[in-house]
Amino acid sequence: KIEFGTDYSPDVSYHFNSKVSEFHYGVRHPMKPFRLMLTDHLVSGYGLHNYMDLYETRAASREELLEFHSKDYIDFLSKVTPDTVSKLPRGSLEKFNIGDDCPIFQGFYDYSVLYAGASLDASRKLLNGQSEIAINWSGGLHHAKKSSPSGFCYVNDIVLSIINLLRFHPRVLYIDIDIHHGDGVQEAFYTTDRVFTVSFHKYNGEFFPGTGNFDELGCSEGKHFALNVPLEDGIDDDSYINLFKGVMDPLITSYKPTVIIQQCGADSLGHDRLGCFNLNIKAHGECVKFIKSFGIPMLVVGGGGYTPRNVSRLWTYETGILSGMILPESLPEDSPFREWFGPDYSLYPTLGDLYENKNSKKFLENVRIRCLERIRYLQG
Ligand code: TV7
Ligand code: CA
Ligand code: ZN
Repeated sequence: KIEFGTDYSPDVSYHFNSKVSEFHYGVRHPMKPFRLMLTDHLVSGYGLHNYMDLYETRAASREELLEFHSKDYIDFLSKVTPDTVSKLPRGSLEKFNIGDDCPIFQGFYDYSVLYAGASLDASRKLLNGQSEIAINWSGGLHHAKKSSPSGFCYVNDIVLSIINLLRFHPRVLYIDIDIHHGDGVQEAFYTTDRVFTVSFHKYNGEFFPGTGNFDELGCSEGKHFALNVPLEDGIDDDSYINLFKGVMDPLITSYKPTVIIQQCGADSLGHDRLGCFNLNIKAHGECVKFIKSFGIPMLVVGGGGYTPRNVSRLWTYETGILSGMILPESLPEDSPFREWFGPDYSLYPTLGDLYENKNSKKFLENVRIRCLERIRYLQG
């Protein structure tokens, strides 16, 4: 059923530990780690496990976390539990930004070190040349800061992986297609030219996290090494792909990254519980395929995505693209969670029909031209 595609099938490693999918942020909370279990079942249901090196992930160590996070913060995270959180002195919850978005749920620290360990394992496979592409769908938690959690993210697995890659790579490109701004990663590398960060996101000054305007471009050594592509509600497949390729092609050609890390947040899909774009699964996947076509080593991580059945469809489709396999549209028959995917049982149901596209042709053309003008600075 599953066939080799016509493009290159690279050495791909897949990093997962089913324990990460067993944690719960809380009943009403939109982040559902269970979506990772759905994804893993679809990936294996299609037989994709046979075309990748599979690694069961280990926990990141305290020393590894301290490469980016502060000692104070990691001490706090590793000690606080749902039982002790209520007994903390006044002010300490505010100090560490604990609240509804980032609750102290049972085992949240074990969850955090597991998704970070997976990204670190993946970056190690790229460093030692055992993989050309390494995938960790449980990672991509791009909002976490040095000393605070933010937007459902406790530790920043992306920043930790980039720090690891910088040991041997002169230039790292970070690409973020989650609907939210990749603020934590941008901030961590805002003053260096060795990491170029680019994020496509909804921006109106209010939508979380509120940053990511076009004028944020990096500073000192890092000036012109951050790019933000602010978008309005309802962007459709053709507009997004056209803009993405139109910006990323000259960017990669000019910056010449030696390794790429792509965050594939699924909340930019249509029908997402938190998002408001109109992307279909094939269009999101086209962005991944396009970056793969440059043949540069890639670390691929997940991120947001709040309609679990579509998150798992997307990341399965993208696992197929990355491993060079073509998947039949009809979902595997014998999957244990098949009832989640009705009534269509399709890998790519129509998702792009919900919102009015508020991005006019003129607006998008203007965004593209302004991005190109920025990229021209790279050539000096
Ligand atoms: C990478 N949006 C993370 C995206 C993080 C978005 C937010 C919620 C939300 C939280 C809940 C909840 C929610 C229906 C949605 C200003 C606030 C408003 C908390 C209720 N329902 C990623 C973070 C964003 C928590 N936060 O990029 C518990 O929506 O807008 C905000 C901040 C203050 C806090 N309140 C929301 O995709 C992984 N939160 C229900 C229960
Ligand atoms: Ca983004
Ligand atoms: Zn998001």
